[in-house]
Amino acid sequence: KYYESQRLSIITAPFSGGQSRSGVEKGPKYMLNHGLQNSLTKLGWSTVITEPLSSAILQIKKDEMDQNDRMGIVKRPNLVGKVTKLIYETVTKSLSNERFPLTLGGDHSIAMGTVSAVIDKFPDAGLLWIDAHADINTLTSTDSGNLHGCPVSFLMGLNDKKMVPESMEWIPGNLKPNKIAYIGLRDIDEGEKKILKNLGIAAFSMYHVDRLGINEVIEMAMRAIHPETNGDGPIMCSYDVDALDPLYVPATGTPVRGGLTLREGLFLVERLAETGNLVGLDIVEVNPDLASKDDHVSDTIATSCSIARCALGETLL
Ligand code: NNH
Ligand code: MN
Ligand code: MN
Ligand code: MN
Repeated sequence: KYYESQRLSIITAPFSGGQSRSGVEKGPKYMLNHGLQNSLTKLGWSTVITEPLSSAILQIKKDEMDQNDRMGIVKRPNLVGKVTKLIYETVTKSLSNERFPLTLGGDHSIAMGTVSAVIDKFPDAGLLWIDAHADINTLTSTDSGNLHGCPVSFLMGLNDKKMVPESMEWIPGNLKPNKIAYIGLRDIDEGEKKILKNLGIAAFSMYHVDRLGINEVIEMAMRAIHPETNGDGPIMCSYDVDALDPLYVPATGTPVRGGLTLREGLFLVERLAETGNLVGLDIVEVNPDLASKDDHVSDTIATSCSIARCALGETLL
């Protein structure tokens, strides 16, 4: 239904400032070196690569700003605000050129840019947030001060206007609480549980995957974000690879045991591809530096590239 001309933009987001473990900025390079562009081209997508951030410049900025760029315990709000705005502008441009935005992270703070841009373009889009974590902490609820744990609260405009740093004021806050559904949750902070409950947000944890099966969970998630049309409508998917079990994705910043199997994780995006409703995809939190065994990096990269290929139609007949 969307992108019938199969135009695609691979947007690199080599950013690590939303959390504290370096290496996650190497995710895009590793996925591209794995041959991702070529394999998507073979699926029929005419693909361009867009690089909104220069990692060299970014590193300098990060070093410069690290000391002073703090708001209480919140780390690097200025840098995160600036970087996510660049990503927002690039995704917006890609969408105005009728190109599907596939954004490769980087940490999950980059979704502040990608999701905002997709909802600007498709105001009725629903968001599927595939993650072990809910990433809905606010500036006041966060215990870690890492902004990759907060993107959803900014996307929804949940933060007190007086507290939002100037660099993050650009975020439109265009995501409504009834337009998101989570899949894969298993490590949620107490403050986040309250927010999810108060706002009545659709959240499918690993418990639900076990109880209902992944097929029923994805159907319920699609119906939750598009209730009037029985699940039919544009879908943005922000995929944190830590949703998968660390068996398949060991090289990620905050692995949590008991995650999705490889097939469950791929089935999810295969189903989205089948609907023809997918309008954007992020793949985030791939950190090649966090490997303790030789095959950890190759396993993680292979899995992450499979997510992209399956979401873009590889396994459809
Ligand atoms: N909830 C924790 C925090 O806010 C962990 C977030 N870590 C993630 N999220 N990897 O996907 O810091
Ligand atoms: Mn995340
Ligand atoms: Mn996560
Ligand atoms: Mn926690």
